[in-house]
Order: sequence, then structure tokens, then C-alpha cells
Amino acid sequence: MKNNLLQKMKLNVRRSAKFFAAAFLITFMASCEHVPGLEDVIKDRDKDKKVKTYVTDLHPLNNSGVMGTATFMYREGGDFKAKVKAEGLVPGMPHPQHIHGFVMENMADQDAVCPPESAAGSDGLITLPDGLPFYGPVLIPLDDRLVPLAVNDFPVANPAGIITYLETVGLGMLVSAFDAAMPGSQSAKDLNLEKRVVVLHGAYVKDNMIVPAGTEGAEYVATLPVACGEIREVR
Ligand SMILES: [Cu+2]
Repeated sequence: MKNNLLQKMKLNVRRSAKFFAAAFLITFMASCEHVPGLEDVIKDRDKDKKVKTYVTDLHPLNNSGVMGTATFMYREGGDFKAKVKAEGLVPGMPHPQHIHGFVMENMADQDAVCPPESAAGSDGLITLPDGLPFYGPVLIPLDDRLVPLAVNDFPVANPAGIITYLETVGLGMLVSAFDAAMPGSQSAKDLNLEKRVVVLHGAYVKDNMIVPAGTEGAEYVATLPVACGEIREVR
């Protein structure tokens, strides 16, 4: 009995809601010449999908002197843009750069951080593996394509040692690729950029120290971390 009554009430509410909607529409159409077209509706909808912006300041690792900034922007249904501007790099050499972080079910909340100086082994250098417990593995290579998440071409520093990198990919493509590679659920939230770091790599090394290009006996170590920054959201 009670259930029946409840259902009737619900039905009535629904009916009156429909009635009001119809009445409103008729009044609205009668009182206003401009009926919102599809374009207006799309514009309004897109306004709701705010642009998310993330930034980080890149600080030197291993006394590299490399400094810079990285910016990421995306909007649901739109593009994902990655920008890196950095200086103090080796002119004419490719510099691998990645978004690093932890994506493991039981470590989902682990924040990636930049390695402290104490992360350096007995050789005094923070190598790629020395930093892994802090910044985690590579999640997204900031290369010339972004998707697929395979390593393609990385930016080469200009003669002044500056990298200016800008790459764009559809957010949907990036999220799909990201989720295919990690346990995810096809949502931009899974990128969790505020829990990630950006790491730039590549320097000449001799006697466990970064040295200028052209130093005799120096070897270019493309994996050596030279700058790092923890990503934060700009609200
Ligand atoms: Cu990296």
C-alpha cells in the first residue's frame, strides 16, 4: 500500500515537472524572439569544461645549472598541451624529458618528488636509478609525439643551450594510451598530474661530475637527471 502511494506521488511529481517544463518553454518562446540554437548550447557546455593548468619550476640536479619551467594544459574533450622551456642544457644534444610518477594500485596516492642530494650514491652523482625511488618510472615521455607513449625524438638544445618544447595531442588519445599502459579507468583524473614530476636528462660527465661539452674524456650520459620539478595545479 505504502509503496503504491509513493509511486503515485512520484508519478504526479514527474507529470507536474513535465507540465511546468512545457509551460515554461511555451512562455519562453512566446516572450523571446531568440530561441537558443545549437551553437549557443555548445558554447555554454564548453564554458563548463574549464581549462586545467599545471606548472612546475625546474631546478637543477647534480649541479647542472639547468633551470626552467614546464606547463601542461588540457580541457575535457579538447587538447593536451605540454610546454617546456629550459636553459643551461648541452647545445646541440638531445635531452630526454619525461613526466615521472607512481601508478601502482597500492601506491596510487604516492606523490612523486624530486630526489634530494642525499639520493646520490657513493659516486656523488644522482643517476637515473638513484632517483627512481623518489620520482618513479617514466609515465609520459615529453617527446615529439606524446602518443604513443613510446620514446620518439626528444628536443635538442639550441646553440645557447636552450630547449623550447611545445607538443599537443588530443586529451582523449593521451588518456587512452595512458590507461592502456597502466591500470586506469579512461578518465583525465587518472593522469594525476599534481602527483607527478618532470625530469630533464642529459649531460657530459667526467670523474663523476657534470662538465662542459668538449671536455676531454667526457662522456655524454643521456639518462643523467639534470633538472626536476614537482607539478602543481594552477587554480
Ligand atoms: Cu625522465
